Parts: sequence; C-alpha cells; structure tokens
Amino acid sequence: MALDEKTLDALLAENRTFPPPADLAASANARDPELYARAAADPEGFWAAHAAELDWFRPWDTVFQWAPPFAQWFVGGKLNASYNCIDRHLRTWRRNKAALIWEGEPGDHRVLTYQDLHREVCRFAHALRRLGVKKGDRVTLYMPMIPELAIAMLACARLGAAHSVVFGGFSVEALRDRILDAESHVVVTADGGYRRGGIVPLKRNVDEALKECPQVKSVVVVRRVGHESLDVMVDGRDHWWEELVHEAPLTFEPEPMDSEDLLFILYTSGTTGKPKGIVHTTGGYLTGTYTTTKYIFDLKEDDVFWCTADIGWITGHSYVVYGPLANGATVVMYEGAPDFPARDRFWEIIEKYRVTIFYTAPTAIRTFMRWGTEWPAKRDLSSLRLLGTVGEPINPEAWMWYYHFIGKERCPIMDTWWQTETGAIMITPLPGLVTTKPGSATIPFPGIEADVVDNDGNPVPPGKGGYLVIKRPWPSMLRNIYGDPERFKAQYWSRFPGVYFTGDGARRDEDGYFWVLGRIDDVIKVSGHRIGTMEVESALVDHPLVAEAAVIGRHHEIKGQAITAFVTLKEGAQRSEILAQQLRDHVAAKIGPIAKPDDIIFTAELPKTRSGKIMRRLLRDIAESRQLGDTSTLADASVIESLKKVYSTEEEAG
Ligand code: 7RM
Repeated sequence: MALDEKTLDALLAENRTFPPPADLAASANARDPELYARAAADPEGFWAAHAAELDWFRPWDTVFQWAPPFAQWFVGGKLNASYNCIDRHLRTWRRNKAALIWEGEPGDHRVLTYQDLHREVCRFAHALRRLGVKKGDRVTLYMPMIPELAIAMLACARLGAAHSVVFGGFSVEALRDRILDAESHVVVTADGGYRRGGIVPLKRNVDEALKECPQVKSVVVVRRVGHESLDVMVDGRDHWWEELVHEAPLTFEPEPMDSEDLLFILYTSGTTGKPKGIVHTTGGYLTGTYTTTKYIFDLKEDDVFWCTADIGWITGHSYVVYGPLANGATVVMYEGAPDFPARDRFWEIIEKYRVTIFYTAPTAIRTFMRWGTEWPAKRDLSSLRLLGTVGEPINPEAWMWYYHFIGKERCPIMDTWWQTETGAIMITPLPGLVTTKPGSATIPFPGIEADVVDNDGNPVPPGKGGYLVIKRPWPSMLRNIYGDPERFKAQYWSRFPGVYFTGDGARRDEDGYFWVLGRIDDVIKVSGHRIGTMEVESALVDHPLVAEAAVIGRHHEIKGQAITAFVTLKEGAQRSEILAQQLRDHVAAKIGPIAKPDDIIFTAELPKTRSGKIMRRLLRDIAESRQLGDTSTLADASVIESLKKVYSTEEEAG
C-alpha cells in the first residue's frame, strides 16, 4: 500500500477542514445540497437527466440494462461523440470560442476555435476513410501532445472507428503488442515529439514495431519536428498528414453510433504481465465525462481549463478531450515537461493563458515543493479559481502546499479518485457543496455508490481498512477487456460477486469520507503512472542473465512509489553495477522509461512459500525497512536475513 498505517493515523487525526468558498457555493453548477440525496434515490434518473443534456440523433429506449457483469446504458439511443464535442457548439457564438489552446514545448503555440476543430476533424475523418478505415475498426494513435492527437481521436469517433491511444513514452515492443491486440490496420504518429529539449523518435519506433505487425496497411505521419533524418517514409504505406488532408472536404457527416458502440480502447496495466485493453463505449462514457467535468470543475463559459495529463492516459482522454469539449470549454494542452526550459514552465503557462482551473498529479506537486516556492512566486497565478489532483493519494503536506502556494488559499482542491476502468471521476468533492479534508478524496460523486468492505464483502466500520468497491454500475464504467471477457469477469466481478472490485484499499472516517490507501494488488503507481509489477518481472526475466525476478513498489517521497526489483542471476553471471544498469535499460526497451526499476537488488534466492510462491509482502517490508510481518510460511528463513543484509549494503552504496 502506498501509505502505511502510521501515516494514515496521522491523516485521520489531521482535522483541518475546508468548507466551500462562499462565492463558489452560491454560483456553483452543483449548488443544491439535495443533489446527493436525489441521485441516491434514483441513480438512473440522475444519469438519464444528464445524458439528456447531450445531443442524441435518436433517444434511448431503456436507461440501463444489467446482465451482470455486462452493463448497457441508454440502450437504443444513437449519438456521436465528435458531434457532441464540436458540432453542437457551432450553433451559437461558441463556434468562435477557443476550443484548444496548445503550447508546444519549444514555445510555439496554436489556438483552434470550435469551428477550426470541426474543420480539422472533418478533414482528417476523410483522410482516414480514404485509407479504408470503417465504422468498428480500431486505429492506433502513437503521438506527442499536439492538437493532431485530439483531432485524430475525434476524427475516429466521427466516422465510428475506435481509437487506441498508446502513450508516446511506451517502447517499440509495448507499441507492437498494443497494435496487435487491437488488430489495427492504421497507425497515426508524428516524426517526433519534444521532451526536455530532446526529440522522441516516434515514427522510427513505429517502423520498428510494424516489422511484426503485417496487418498494418497505412501509417499517417504528422510533421512535428521536421528533421530530414526522421523523414524516412515507406512507399505505399506511409502518408504525411498534411498531404492527406490537403484537399479533403471541410465537412464530414458524423456517423450515428449506438450508445453501446465502442468509442475507444485504452491499455492499462493489471496483475498479469499482459496489459488489458479497457473498453469504453459511446453514450455512457460521454455522459460520465460530461457530467463530472461540469460539476467537479464547475466549468463556466469563460473558464480556461488545464489538465496536465498526457492524452496517452485515461486522465487525458476524459479531462483534456471528451469531458471539457463536450461542455464547450476552452482547454489548454501542453506538449512538454514542467521543468523545460525552466522550473516555472507550468506557472508561466497559467500566467500566459490566464488559466482558471488547474488539474495535476500529487507527484508533480511534490516535485514543485522540492523545487521551492520561488518558482510559482515569480508568476501571476491570480486567474486560478479551482484546483484538482489525481493519480495517487495526496499527502496532507502536499495538499496544504498546493492550497497555500498555488491556490493562495482561495481555490478549493478537488482530490479526485478514479481509474482507467471507471472512465470518469468517482470519489471527489464538489466545489460548492463538500467540505474538503487534506488527503481525502471525500465522498462518491452523485449517483455513485462506493463502499469499503472486508474479505467477505461486508462493510467495515469507520476507521477500519478494507477493499474499495463500487456497488452499482455507472454509465462510464468499462464494458469489457478487449477480446478477453473471461479476464474482465475474473478481474473485476469475481472477488465480490455482482460488485465492482477496484483493486484499491481504503478506509472511511466517522463522517463517511473515503481515504484511499493505494493498490492492494500487483499494480503500482510510479509518479502517477500505472505499472504492473508482473510486466516489469517478465521484462527482467527476458534478459539472458536473469534467472528470476520479483518486483515491488516501495514508498518514495516524490514519486509516491518507486520500483524495486529483486533479481537472481543464472549460474556463472556476475553481479555488477554495469549489469544492473543493463537490466534497467532492458526494462526501458521492453516497456518504456517509466518502468525502469529504481533499485536492482541482486540476491542468491528469493523468499518463497513452501508451495513456491514469491512472498512479495516480505520484500516490501525489506525495501521499506519495516518490521517484518509473519515469516512462518517461509520455506527457508535464512533467505530473509541474507536479503536484509544485501539490501542495507546496497542502500548505503546507492
Ligand atoms: C485516473 C487514474 C488508477 C489508480 C487507482 C488508485 C490510484 C487515482 C487517486 C488514486 C488515491 C486519488 N487512472 N488513484 N486517483 N489514489 N487518490 N485521488 O489514475 O487507471 O491510471 O490508475 O490510481 O490506486 O486504482 S489509472
């Protein structure tokens, strides 16, 4: 778990609370205290009323159908996500409103109004159609944070194809696996993207990946970097984006999609080595992201909304693209890193565009804390009125720092708990209604029924830890794991039959507030990025010198969790710092730099139970220098002593 018991007790003892600012409470989109009770009494009615705020080509016949664990929402309804994010705003003055304000890392920028976005999405939808993309196909997008990524997503949605966005930081092999699993025939990429002054050679990675993806017929390339060395195009397969859209018509009829038609797949890490393709469908996902954005971020017509997440993650899908655009908001999108060219880059962007709502991750906040308050102090942050955090538990110190130095004690903080699988925010304050407590995501969003239960599925009393579960289906929940319904059932619906199992541990306090502790499975959050320990283990044992590996997440001041790998080598292999570095690079090549282990601990043996299972709990205890838990099931108790010794010497050395 990300927080140990002691820290948690300190959190629960922490009794500073922050009621909604009076002006916000008076004007908030959600300001009726009855909202919660009404939604609880009739969740379907609550969701249907909000779904009705979207534009439907055909109304639904049935709000909700449940054949556990398969849910359907707004059955029989027809709509198009691109139409809802763009066309419906063109009917009013909003057509000239900035939809996307994009800031490139080197300082270039572009503004697209809703009318501009419409034109670019239509033109790219034509381009995709010319390449043979049809309704129901899956298109893989492997792109930097540039407007073309949002345009490509919306163009897919417009013609009825599902997108599968692969984070630009993933390796060739990770990309290959995701293209193959989604059975994409078309990949959209860029020659490169900028990161901390360097260039990520995305197209080159695509070329490598496609050596093993014979089904891919076309690659579309955005010219972002424009280096000759990156201009290697394969005849008949590769097309420059700008040439494809050059003569394309300016309008494209949106495909009327069934509410339950696939909108996108997004791969995420789970408890096995194989990432799962999380399936989201059109009507429910759009209803969830639209409603949560409207109420949690309290979007008003003149807000400037900035979510710093990369679109390669669910947070970017839901709160850079679909949620804000469905609300007709102005969205800031940034390509690069928070410290390039300088450590005030984020604050500079807030000042430059007068950002009013800012949504980022605890790991970023802790990094800013370490850099010092002089960086935000240099910039005018007075436009801000609301702050958000997501991705991992936020420690109260970071919460208070954010509140004080960024929000200047004026801005409420929305600590939002949710997952790739939930599609939209699930546990969160509402800025005009809920008193916040530093470190708590507070209470479930209206219409969401969450609980903390014990091993048998019974609710635990206040203050007791347990499993975080969601007790009834919600519109934006995942519908399946792409191509693997058995895994879908086993992963989410078997631990407690009929109830959604989140994989997180949590507690509730006397006020019913939720305190999320972190993952209780083999998933870890490193700087807010979700990584499966099994993925890292398979990458390690893939190295010719590695016999066995066990990977765990240990507490880390800035990243939340860090990756520690315990590795046993094959006969004859020599332990060395050089080999440790090679293993780190090997993992980066197999998965991506985000999965690089922070520590590699060589050991002669791994602690195992008599039945041969690796005891990760003990490894976690060792890595976090805790009092060891029960070791009575250990097959060979001496393993622990030698491991502890190895670990402490490595620690001193490192
Ligand atoms: C949105 C996202 C999901 C996991 C989830 C938690 C952790 C996310 C919070 C949080 C405590 C939060 N999707 N998590 N938000 N833990 N407080 N506000 O992160 O699929 O990548 O990860 O992230 O463990 O299960 S995700």
